[in-house]
Amino acid sequence: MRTLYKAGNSICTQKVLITLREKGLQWDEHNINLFLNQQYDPAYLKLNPKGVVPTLVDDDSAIIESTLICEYLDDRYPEPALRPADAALRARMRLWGKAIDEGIFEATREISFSAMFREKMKAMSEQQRAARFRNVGDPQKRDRFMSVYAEGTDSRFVLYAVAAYEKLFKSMQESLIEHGGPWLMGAQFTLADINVMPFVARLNYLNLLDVWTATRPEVLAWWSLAQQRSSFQFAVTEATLDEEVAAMHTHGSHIKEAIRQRRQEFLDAVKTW
Ligand SMILES: N[C@@H](CCC(=O)N[C@@H](CS)C(=O)NCC(=O)O)C(=O)O
Repeated sequence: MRTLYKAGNSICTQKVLITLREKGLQWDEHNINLFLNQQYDPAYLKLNPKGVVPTLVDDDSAIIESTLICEYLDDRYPEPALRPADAALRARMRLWGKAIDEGIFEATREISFSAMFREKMKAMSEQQRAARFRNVGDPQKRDRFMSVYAEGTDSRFVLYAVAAYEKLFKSMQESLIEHGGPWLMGAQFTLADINVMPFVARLNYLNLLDVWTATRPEVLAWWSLAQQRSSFQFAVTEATLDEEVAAMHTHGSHIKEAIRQRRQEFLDAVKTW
């Protein structure tokens, strides 16, 4: 039997849930409460030394990193295939996982943090906050948290986040046009789509998606189809509590104008670089 260590409303966990569901697999779940710092529990750190979710334990092997867990599942349980058979296309597909891991995950964390978790942290005691800022040997992650906590959308990390999303949506538009859609790699639904779907969903929940997609009809068509996928409905739509939906919408709406301005600031700056 396999066990998924997960947290509520965790985007990386959603990628794995979509993949498990697409594969028609069964699994047990173990919830890790991130606000209670259960990710730093020594027993959990043995499974996932990074102190993050998700972790999949399958046949006694602990697999970490959501992109790698999804690839592992596609290797181990090949049907239905979630990667192109052609090696060159497969390499290009993997670029989407890299884009998520090399910027979009942080971007989403920073935007979500500036909109919501910042408010939650303000309500914490000094001691609780210090514990939350604690991290497993990663001073950069702590700096990012602290900057966004102190400065909100004025933090330079929020500008980096806005720029990362601009690049992602531009690439999505180009890929959908190049491969002819409806999915990022063309006719086949792949891990590229799975990697991106929960991140687009988060922006949508925060009422921020149209900042990037208003002028990108190809991306909107992809998003409309993505939301209809039953694995997405299971892993994201049905798994997100009504109060979470309401909170994300309210908090995201509060920063929308600031995010719009930061995007414009980025677009203006690009012209002069
Ligand atoms: N690159 C990792 C990121 C995992 C990650 O940071 N997960 C978040 C939840 S989406 C987490 O566990 N955060 C807890 C913390 O940073 O303390 C992956 O894709 O699995």
